[in-house]
Amino acid sequence: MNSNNKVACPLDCYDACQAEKLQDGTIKGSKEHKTTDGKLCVKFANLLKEEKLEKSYFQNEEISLETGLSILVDKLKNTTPSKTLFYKGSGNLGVMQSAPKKFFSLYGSSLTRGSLCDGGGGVGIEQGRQNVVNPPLEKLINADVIVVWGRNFSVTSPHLYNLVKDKTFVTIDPICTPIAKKSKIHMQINPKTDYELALLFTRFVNMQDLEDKDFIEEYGNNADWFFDITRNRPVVSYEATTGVPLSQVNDFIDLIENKSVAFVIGLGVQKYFEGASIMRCIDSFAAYIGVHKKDAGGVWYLSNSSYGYEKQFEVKGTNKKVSIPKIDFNSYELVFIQGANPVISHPNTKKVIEGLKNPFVVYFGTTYNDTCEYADLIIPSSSFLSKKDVRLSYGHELKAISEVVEEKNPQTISEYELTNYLLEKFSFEKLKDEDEIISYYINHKPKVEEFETFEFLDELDIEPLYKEKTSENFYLITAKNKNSLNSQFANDDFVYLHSSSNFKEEDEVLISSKYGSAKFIVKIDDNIKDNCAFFYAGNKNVNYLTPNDEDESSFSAMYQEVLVEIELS
Ligand SMILES: Nc1nc2c(c(=O)[nH]1)N[C@H]1C(S)=C(S)[C@@H](COP(=O)(O)OP(=O)(O)OC[C@H]3O[C@@H](n4cnc5c(=O)[nH]c(N)nc54)[C@H](O)[C@@H]3O)O[C@H]1N2
Ligand SMILES: Nc1nc2c(c(=O)[nH]1)N[C@H]1C(S)=C(S)[C@@H](COP(=O)(O)OP(=O)(O)OC[C@H]3O[C@@H](n4cnc5c(=O)[nH]c(N)nc54)[C@H](O)[C@@H]3O)O[C@H]1N2
Ligand code: SF4
Ligand SMILES: [Mo]
Repeated sequence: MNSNNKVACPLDCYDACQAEKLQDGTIKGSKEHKTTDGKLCVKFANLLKEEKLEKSYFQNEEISLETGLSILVDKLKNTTPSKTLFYKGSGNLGVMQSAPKKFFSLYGSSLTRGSLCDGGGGVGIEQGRQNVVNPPLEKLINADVIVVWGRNFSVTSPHLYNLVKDKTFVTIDPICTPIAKKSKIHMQINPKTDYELALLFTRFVNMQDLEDKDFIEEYGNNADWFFDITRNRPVVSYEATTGVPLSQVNDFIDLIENKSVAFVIGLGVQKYFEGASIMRCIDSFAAYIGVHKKDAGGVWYLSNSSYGYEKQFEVKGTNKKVSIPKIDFNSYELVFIQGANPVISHPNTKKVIEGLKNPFVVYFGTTYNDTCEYADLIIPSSSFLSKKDVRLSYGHELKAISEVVEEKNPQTISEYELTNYLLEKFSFEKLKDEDEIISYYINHKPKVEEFETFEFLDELDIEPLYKEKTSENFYLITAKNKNSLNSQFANDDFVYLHSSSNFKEEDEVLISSKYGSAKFIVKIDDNIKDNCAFFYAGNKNVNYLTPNDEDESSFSAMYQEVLVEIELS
């Protein structure tokens, strides 16, 4: 085997695969990496095929990298730092992507807080048990039953799924996803009612005396209060609001009795204003039946992949931090966007586009994406094949390593190099040696401390969307597409509706919410629940409909806190 042949898939994905470049130039999944198991996926193939940004541009004119960088330095020197914004997306999840934030922190830019992704759910878990760290993979592999809750499991983490594909599954999702089709029970729940279902489960478990009394006694705090919340309503009333028949709940409780249960929870449950509370309610149910601290089972979400690592690019600055979903791009003089495509992925597209028209927009990325159309200066980032990196995973505990396997295009620059270039121009101390940073991430073994107390949810105040729902409007649902990665490689701009809606295939419709409107072509699909309008993440128009506002507790986006109306256009 030749040296320098390792490639980590940089895409924002639970699996974080390890690949190798072979002597014949092809790239193959590693057999030694347990989750990758010799296979890569269609998104990786799409990544290899995509057209890369090869040149810098200033006001649509091609320029050299050198000129681009000096324009950037000039602009930064002539702008008040607090009037600049550093905005980083998740186009590449390697640890080295965090380097530029160090420069922008020292320089004095405004930074973002919160997330467009998993923020609400993460805070919900932290409120109950301090940190969001997934149990070891072995406990998933050894579980008897896997409950897939608001997660498109076999699509968004195909390799994790592959390790457990012969298990008994239960899926809780308004959409009949591929994993729902393979599940013993599919509860086709109404959106934003997962906390009610969790309360209902808890009530049933208690009625049948199945709670884990030893766990609750040793580690639980306020379990009685949590149970009290479940008694606020008659059991039968949950059937209408959640859309889940009580007979299914019975079947579910029978199925998990005396079994080790793994909960694999995704973004779906928490894309709402009270996303943290919803997650905490589900997590409290899981604790009530005692899934923690056992040999098998547990709760898996988007793990904090850098937990237990010292931040290598941390600066304790006094930078202003703005809530990411609420950003008003228009209030800055300069906006630096790295590895993101806010024109598609950020909530409320109309506001994003209007906001990007005035400031001087710098785009630093690997492809010419939709956001580049609003950029004054475009600087191409080097391909993942030409930069060193380490991938930590939010799905499992394995790491993947990237070495330089392809000569760098000299007109591109890596995140590490750009950071050092800027640090030098502004006379700040340069970064540590690249290899030193990389070896820290490769060699450090984070120590995960298990919680000593589980704080059960003791208070619940959630405003359900069904209150505002009429027979005329729809819940808005987005989920990831098998072939694309958020807006990368995405080309499906349809709205998917159930055949019982008043629309038919290929209808052109205008969809509106209180935040905006856009036109879509209809696809009829009976996997979609009849009260939902479904779109794939990366749809060019869906975020015209979504709120540019933050959730209750984590400064994060809440893409589904909205109802939409549909009319023929
Ligand atoms: N192929 C592919 N894989 C990806 C990505 C991609 O774009 N493409 N993106 C990556 C990223 S950035 C992330 S964050 C992860 C996310 O991966 P997932 O957590 O799987 O997120 P989503 O695809 O958004 O799926 C959420 C699921 O929740 C369901 N859902 C929606 N609303 C509700 C609700 O109110 N209650 C319940 N119970 N379910 C609901 C949806 O129908 C959907 O099936 O995937 C990563 N993996
Ligand atoms: N309605 C709705 N909207 C959503 C979601 C949803 O479910 N529904 N999902 C949300 C989620 S979970 C997420 S994570 C966000 C994702 O939103 P973003 O973080 O904005 O991700 P992308 O839209 O995929 O854009 C990533 C860009 O990164 C660039 N890039 C790729 N590799 C590199 C690199 O090595 N270096 C640099 N500098 N750039 C690179 C590519 O050019 C690409 O265009 O979207 C969110 N938006
Ligand atoms: S499954 Fe995910 S990590 Fe693995 S190759 Fe595909 S996109 Fe990359
Ligand atoms: Mo995400």
